[in-house]
Amino acid sequence: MYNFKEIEKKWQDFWDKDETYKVEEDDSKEKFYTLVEFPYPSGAGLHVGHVKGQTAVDVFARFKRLKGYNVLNSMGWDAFGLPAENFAIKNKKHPGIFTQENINNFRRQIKSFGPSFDWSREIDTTDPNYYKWTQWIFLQLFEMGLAYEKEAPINWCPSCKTGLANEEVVDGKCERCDSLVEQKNMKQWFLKITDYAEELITDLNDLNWPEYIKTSQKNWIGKSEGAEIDFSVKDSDIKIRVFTTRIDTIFGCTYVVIAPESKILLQLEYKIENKDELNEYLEKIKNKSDLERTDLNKDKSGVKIEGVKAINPFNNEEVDIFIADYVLASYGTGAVMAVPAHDERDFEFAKKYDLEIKTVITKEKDIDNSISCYTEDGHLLNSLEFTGMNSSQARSRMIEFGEGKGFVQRKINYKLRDWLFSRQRYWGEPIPIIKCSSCGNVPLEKSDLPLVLPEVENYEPSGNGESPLANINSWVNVKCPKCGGDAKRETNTMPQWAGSSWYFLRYIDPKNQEELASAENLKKFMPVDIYFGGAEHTTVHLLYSRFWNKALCNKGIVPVSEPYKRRVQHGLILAEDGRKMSKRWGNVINPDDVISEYGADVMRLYIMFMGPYGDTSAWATSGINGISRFVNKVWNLTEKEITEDESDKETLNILHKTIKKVGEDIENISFHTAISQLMILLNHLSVKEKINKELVNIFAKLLSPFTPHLSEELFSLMGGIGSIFKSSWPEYSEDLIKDEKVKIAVQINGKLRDTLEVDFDSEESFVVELAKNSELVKRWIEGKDIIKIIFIKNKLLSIVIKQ
Ligand code: ANZ
Ligand code: ZN
Repeated sequence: MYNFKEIEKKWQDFWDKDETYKVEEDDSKEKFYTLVEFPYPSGAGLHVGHVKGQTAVDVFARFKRLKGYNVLNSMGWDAFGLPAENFAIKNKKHPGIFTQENINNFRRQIKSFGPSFDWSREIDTTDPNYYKWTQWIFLQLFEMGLAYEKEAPINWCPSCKTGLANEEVVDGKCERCDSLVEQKNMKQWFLKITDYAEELITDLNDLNWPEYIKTSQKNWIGKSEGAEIDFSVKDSDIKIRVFTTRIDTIFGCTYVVIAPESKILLQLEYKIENKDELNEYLEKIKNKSDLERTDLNKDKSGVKIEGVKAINPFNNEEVDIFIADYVLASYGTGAVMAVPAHDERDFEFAKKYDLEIKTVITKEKDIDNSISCYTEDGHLLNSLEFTGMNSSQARSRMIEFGEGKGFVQRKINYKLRDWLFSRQRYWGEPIPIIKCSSCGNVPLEKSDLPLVLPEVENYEPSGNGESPLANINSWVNVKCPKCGGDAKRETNTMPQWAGSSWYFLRYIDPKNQEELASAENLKKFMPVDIYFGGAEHTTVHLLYSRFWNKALCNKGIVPVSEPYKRRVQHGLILAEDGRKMSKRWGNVINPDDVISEYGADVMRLYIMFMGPYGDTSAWATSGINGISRFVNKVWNLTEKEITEDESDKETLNILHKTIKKVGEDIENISFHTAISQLMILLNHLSVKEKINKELVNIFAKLLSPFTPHLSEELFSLMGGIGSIFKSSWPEYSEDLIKDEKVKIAVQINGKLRDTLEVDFDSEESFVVELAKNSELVKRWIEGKDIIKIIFIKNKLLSIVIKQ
């Protein structure tokens, strides 16, 4: 039996002492930067989902190391965040203490399955030596005009008198007291990610990312090309500007809708005849979220503004104006031309309020086959000189026409909003800004960083929508660095996304006190060559960190504009019962238990074997037992007679095919098929009595990315010196993987009767058997005595029969 407990411990200790996975100083080797999303060290400990990503990155890193690269592969902790803060509130204990306990547990758990991280580069986002640079980057963004303050609504619980994070709002209610949460306007920090919207889309083209991730990012950014059209308000100089992607439907516009929060209302005010009714409506919809407002399935409501009319500039028709909450103030111009015949939301609204529906687009040219609401492109009807054109033609003609008259402008809008960057929370990076009543927002000097989080006694939010930091007068009240007058520190902290937006830069030079990382090292290691992570980060984290990297690149700090060359995402591991693992179901698989029962190598190999890496798969005890048997069978190879004799041709053929396939499969993140091939090879070897020593070595290497402990032991048993990971990946020979076929002439009494195609070097007995079964041969030899058989390997089989 393979004693995994002893052997795994032995090699883990060896790697620690040997610093086997430390990035080498050697510049002759090409670098390879592998990265996996660093975990949030929760109180629950490591999850098998973490193990999946961390094992995958480890397989890849070990493979590249054996291929001769200088690999950078490290680990760290994304450790700011709400759970630690809630723990602090409950236990009156500093969240930092809880966080460190969790980190220690995570580190122990990760180390216990033996991944090849360079632990000398470990980082922790809550370490002042780390967040010093998070704050410094914020100041760069501030200097570049990419960080600004603006009034924006936050979730506000009127009974707790506190701002709430989104996670604390459940079904629109405060998680703690069940009161309805309101939106309260407060000054907040934003990062101008929208400045990079276009670049964030176009630069996706050059990345080796799965198409579906690129598509999600594009959809998230939501580029939309259209036009803005000015509608005049009758008997006034006021214009209502609308944004539309469907200018081709303009002749079907039967009313205009403006968002309830729109500033245009103020301009119109003196004409409005039903102010009370409007105010009542505004009060009613105050607390709806954008999602509820724009949801197609939700009831549309609105109020007609009495006393005003808008004029469609294309046909001078007068139309009514409504306010309705299905139009958002924050998108486009905050106003739309409503075309109920061709837009779902307008259609529902029009039906509810009995408004005119005018068909102007049809599927077939010149035929009014109007369906209730036809939203596709088609051909124009009832549209004056544009009638008969198809939609896309009409769009460009109409825009040109309107541009000429001055009431239309081409416009591109993005769904992407600027990144709300402040939290009314304690456990985050303090924003390094001082607010002075005469100088405004004054950035701290670099020499004043890190701005360390002060200790507080009470972690509860302050009660007026500010962070608990606002209660520490001695910290808050400072002198303005510019004018020396009385000033206050910014008391909001950064969101959890901050620390993870640049951590891949810090691994490159984690101890640097002068810079976030030296230019030389950044040049050497960026970009990340492959980034493993979870599907939940397709948009937010990947987008935010691409944005930071681009901004830093524009500042000349980072040498490449895209941080991640290749991206790979894993599928979920479900529990054995097919459900998601959850404390509630009691079906969570703890890696600690798996390792103590089966060993780290079996766990690693099993998780990599469960199915295609990107697929969801369920844990199966029978599956892991099978892998455990496989590992023991590998171990049993060492009990055979180990020889220096050459392996037979067939064995070499399978071996070299395996070298080729395992290498290619790892490169393509097809771990399960690589492992299947290793199983085929093992089955072939298991029946042999003797086994070639070098072959065992090669087998150990092929298996080593998956089962590093077992492979080290095999390598050392075969006389290898030091770590197997300092050796090199085996090469395959094209010649040996060829399944050569040869043609053999079959003669009977000197006459050619058949030719047989067989494997190169086929044995006599095999070829004779084959010949005897051939119809062409059978009819000559059946019932006859064979006198003699002459066999020339790969060439000839001559049979002499008695006439
Ligand atoms: C008239 C029209 C007719 C429209 C039609 C669509 C179909 P995307 O692709 O999402 O950009 N819209 C514009 N601003 C809006 C706002 N602030 N709140 C809610 N809806 C808004 O969609 C653009 C379309 O969404 C615009 O084109 C506008 O409706 C609506 F047959 O204009 B459309
Ligand atoms: Zn000042």
